[in-house]
Amino acid sequence: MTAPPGLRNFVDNRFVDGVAHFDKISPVDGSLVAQVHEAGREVVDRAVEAARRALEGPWGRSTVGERAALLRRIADRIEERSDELLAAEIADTGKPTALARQEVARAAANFRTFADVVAATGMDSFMTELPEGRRALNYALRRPLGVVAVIVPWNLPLLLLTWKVAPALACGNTVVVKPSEETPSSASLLAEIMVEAGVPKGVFNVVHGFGTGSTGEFLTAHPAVDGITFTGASATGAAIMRAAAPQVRPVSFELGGKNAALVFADADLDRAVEGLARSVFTNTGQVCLCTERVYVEASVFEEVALGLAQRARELRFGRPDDPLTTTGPLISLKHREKVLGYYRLAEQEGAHCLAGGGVPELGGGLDAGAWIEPALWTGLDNRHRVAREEIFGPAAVLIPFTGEDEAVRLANDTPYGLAAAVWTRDLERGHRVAGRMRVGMSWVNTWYLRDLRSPFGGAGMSGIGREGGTHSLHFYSEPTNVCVAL
Ligand code: NAD
Ligand code: 6OD
Repeated sequence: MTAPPGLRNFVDNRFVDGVAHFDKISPVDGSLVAQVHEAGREVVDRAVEAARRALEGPWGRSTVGERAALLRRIADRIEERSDELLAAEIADTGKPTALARQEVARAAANFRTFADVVAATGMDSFMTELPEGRRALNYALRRPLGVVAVIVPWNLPLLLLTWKVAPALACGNTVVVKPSEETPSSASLLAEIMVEAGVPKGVFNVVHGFGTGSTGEFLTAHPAVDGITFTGASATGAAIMRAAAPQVRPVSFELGGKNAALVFADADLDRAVEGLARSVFTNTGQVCLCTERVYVEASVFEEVALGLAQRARELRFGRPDDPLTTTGPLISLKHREKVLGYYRLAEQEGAHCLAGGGVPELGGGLDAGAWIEPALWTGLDNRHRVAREEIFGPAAVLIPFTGEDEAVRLANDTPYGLAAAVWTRDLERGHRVAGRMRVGMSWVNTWYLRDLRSPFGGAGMSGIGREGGTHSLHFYSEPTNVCVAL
């Protein structure tokens, strides 16, 4: 089976037309990547109906062992078709090949991990002792939620999609997936892989399109959807919550962040600067976990700031397949306009820019792309908007602190609560400060190091709930307690 011309929706294991088309444009050079079929309300309805029907068929009676085996076959097929998935991710996002390769590997790992987790995880059981020697056996069964809507953003498209689809299928749900309008390609390829791996009709469906007033809204408002898992901006999460509210449907949200890094004077500063460079610039700053606020103990502030600025100057823009490229473009010209708006705002707020802060002139056919230089600002504090609002680009504000309590107070002074990184040689301090961060994930002397069994998510405006390992099983299934009088 080969991909049809244009990217179509996928319903009941068949590719189907939408109601309109939109163009997916390359952020590298402005060329056309694909024409995409936008699912109207009718295609969304058909996808949800197909997903409902599949729950009534053999899929609804499948065993954990059968589903774990299926997940492993999907992982195998992802690995076999990794070059195509890689090409799709690169075409949509323009990210360097090495980075995209990690994401494809992670997609396979997502399926393998949740095959293992679902196969190994039991449920509570209690022998209840009653008066006069009577007893009752209580045990819990894990039932799927039903039809799960999966809505994901453009920054790590395949990684984030499979991070949700794998546990949803492991628990016996059916899914209707809406990838970002900016990154439709890998989801369509994944649909082919699902068929090849033997996923039954209606279990995995893809609907393409936009959010408000389009596919995303039609899907989240659909009365036959039983749960919604979403990764994206906090404001979108709020809109989806409103759509979920009338039927009190469960939601799992991984949202935005304004993540802090804390560098103490006793840190291995070379390692800290290296880690900061990774956490500020990876994927051109378009990872929800990226650091946008760097708090540095005053005595080493200058050394760290100059070191990070030097790392910014060493970034190399270029086509994704050039082995010298370290940094791709932003996802779109529209997103670049938003990020450049923050660059202008930083200037108005009186920032001193240590590096970059504009649009690079690259030539070689790249000038129609969404390229941007990094920006590092000093001279600001937590009151400034660029230190408070999520930018989602390769930019950070650097602020000095004195003492542990001030560092913790500054880092926690945000409505977000996704991730933090603490750099120190004093491990006692590392544990202590990491534990005082009001976030979902706190790293010590590293950043974005993952164990897929651990809880992932955000506090405050950064999300609701946790996914990962058994935490995902809790969201994607509904326990039924059975009490048997003996
Ligand atoms: P976005 O919220 O604009 O879009 C995400 C998805 O939601 C897209 O598929 C979009 O079409 C859809 N959508 C938009 N409006 C909708 C609506 N009203 N109803 C239903 N669906 C709707 O986010 P984005 O711009 O694609 O991604 C960037 C944002 O995502 C950043 O804020 C970033 O921090 C966040 N993010 C968070 C995490 C995390 O794990 N916490 C991970 C990645 C990205
Ligand atoms: O690694 C993950 O599991 C995950 N959900 C990453 C999210 C990154 C945000 O951009």
